[in-house]
Amino acid sequence: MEKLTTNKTVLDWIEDKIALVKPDNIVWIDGSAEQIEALRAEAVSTGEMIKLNEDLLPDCYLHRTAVNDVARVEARTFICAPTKEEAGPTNNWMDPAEAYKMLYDIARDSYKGRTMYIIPYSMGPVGSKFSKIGIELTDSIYVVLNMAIMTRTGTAVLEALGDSNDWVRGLHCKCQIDEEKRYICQFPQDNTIISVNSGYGGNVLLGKKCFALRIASYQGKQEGWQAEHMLILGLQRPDGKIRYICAAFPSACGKTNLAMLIPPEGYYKKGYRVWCVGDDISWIRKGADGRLYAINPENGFFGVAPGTNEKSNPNALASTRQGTIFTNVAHNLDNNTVWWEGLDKNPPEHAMDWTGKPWNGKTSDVKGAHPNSRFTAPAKNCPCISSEFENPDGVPISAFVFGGRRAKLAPLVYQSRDWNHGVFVGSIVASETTAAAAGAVGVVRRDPMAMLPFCGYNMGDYWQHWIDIGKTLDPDKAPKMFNVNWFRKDADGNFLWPGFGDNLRVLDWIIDRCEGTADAEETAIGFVPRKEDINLEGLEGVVSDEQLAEILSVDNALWKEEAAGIEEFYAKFDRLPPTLKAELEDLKARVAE
Ligand code: GTP
Ligand code: SPV
Ligand code: MN
Repeated sequence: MEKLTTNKTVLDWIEDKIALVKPDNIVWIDGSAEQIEALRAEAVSTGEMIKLNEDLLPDCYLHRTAVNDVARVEARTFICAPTKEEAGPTNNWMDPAEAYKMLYDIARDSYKGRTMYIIPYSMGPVGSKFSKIGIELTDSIYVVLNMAIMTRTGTAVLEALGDSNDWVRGLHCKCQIDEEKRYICQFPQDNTIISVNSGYGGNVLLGKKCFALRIASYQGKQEGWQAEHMLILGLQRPDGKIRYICAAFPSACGKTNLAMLIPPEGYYKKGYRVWCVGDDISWIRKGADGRLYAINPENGFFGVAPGTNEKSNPNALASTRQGTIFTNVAHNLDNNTVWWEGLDKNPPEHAMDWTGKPWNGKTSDVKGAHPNSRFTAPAKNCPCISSEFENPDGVPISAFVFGGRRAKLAPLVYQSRDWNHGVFVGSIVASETTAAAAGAVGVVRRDPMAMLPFCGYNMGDYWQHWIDIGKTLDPDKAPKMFNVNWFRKDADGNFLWPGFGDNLRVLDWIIDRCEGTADAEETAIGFVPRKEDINLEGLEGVVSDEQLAEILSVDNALWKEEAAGIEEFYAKFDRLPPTLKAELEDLKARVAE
């Protein structure tokens, strides 16, 4: 097949990888609808994908991964920087020379009998000053078809690249899907990613976590911008103005849901709307007017399926009604559609579970869909996609919001006193682990800025980068910083806050605080709304005044214990910014009062 570029850096690198993995065939992805259609047909003919009901789910497909390959694998993810110190205490590190040797030994000859697909892709609108280009080599049609939804792919990307050497190299080899030889390796200094022995989501769609967060966070540090695990939403209020919020929550902690929120009825009638710019990743840089601007580098949503329904997230559900790939959900054999736990109260009787075994949803006590089953849906399908989604200059950010799953302690919302205190608030985020990564679920761990698994360099330096960015901002123009917790529970283990659409009530207070029009009480940890500052209209019988008071309460005795936990966490960092150490001392003094 004809090569789609004359860029020598690209051609030389590909030549080298061809010699290593020895494919039978080579296919350049040009991004055309005909090529995608042909690849879909091929994937169906080999059984890699199942075509779903064309009337009910047009252009939709189901894919099942190997049962040992259903989530990101943090223990097998490495930052291969020249020294361990550069990867820092929160990343797995491997010496680059050793890592290349080990990975090349695994990858050698692994494409024999297979096709190499060459995917040129752009993270961000093609040609935007925010955007960056990558090339992924893969032996998986599933990866090609997912990348064609999640990123901008094809010839236009190579035209934008021209002769430049500024692009990220990505090599993916499925090999035998051997979990003992599974490695997801980032080489930030070389703009290189190598992923072997997986066929699942974040491990293999190299534009996403590997590039847009791990490599890009390092690039941002060098070049003065930020790559963050953040959704971007536009909140339109009755005055018609739209303010933009970026929010960082750990995996499976509510970013997609918040980004596509539908306001409670009373608010909706008054003219409140939420517009989705992005649901997972933000690239952020300062604009000419001195404010911070963000783009979503992705072109689709790789969202958690379980729990997505007509009530919790109708916009996400609508996004999956065409041109979508479903991974590891249940297959309803009666009408050739898909099902997952929490879709509706009517599980199919004649179905296959996510592993491909016959499954009766009415009688079975095992789950039909894997808890980390996902949909890959085009962003353009989303009914609330923002008109600014393709804006190459991004959207101006009014607030940064951090959050996590904390059954106790963290109140519904609080605001930091200033930028540096906000960096501290982000750095101490802790959250219960979820099914998005292999390993135990429900264990509380520190996950600073929701970046624990995604920061491509020393987390201490990353915190310093946040502090340094703050120094370049006029305080009047800097986004205000907040922390939220939708997951606080009562003594019986029930959520105290209804969440989902009702989270708008909290966003409304956040924007009021940014505009200086809402009150708050200063506590040891920052500014917390008073009970009367959160509007409960329409929540009668759902959230009582006492409940609201409980979820807004700050217990200094518990925060004293928390401060001790933060101190222990910070002790791991040789490169802890002195500013954060000072913020911790300040918290300790305040909770002791
Ligand atoms: P990743 O794609 O892994 O980065 O996840 P995410 O942060 O986008 O999380 P998502 O919105 O997909 O939500 C994950 C889970 O959290 C789903 O099971 C949701 O039902 C649940 N969830 C989301 N928002 C809320 C909320 O406000 N309250 C409660 N109780 N659960 C929520
Ligand atoms: C996450 O785990 O944060 C995801 C899914 O968004 S994955 O692409 O698998 O990383
Ligand atoms: Mn994510």
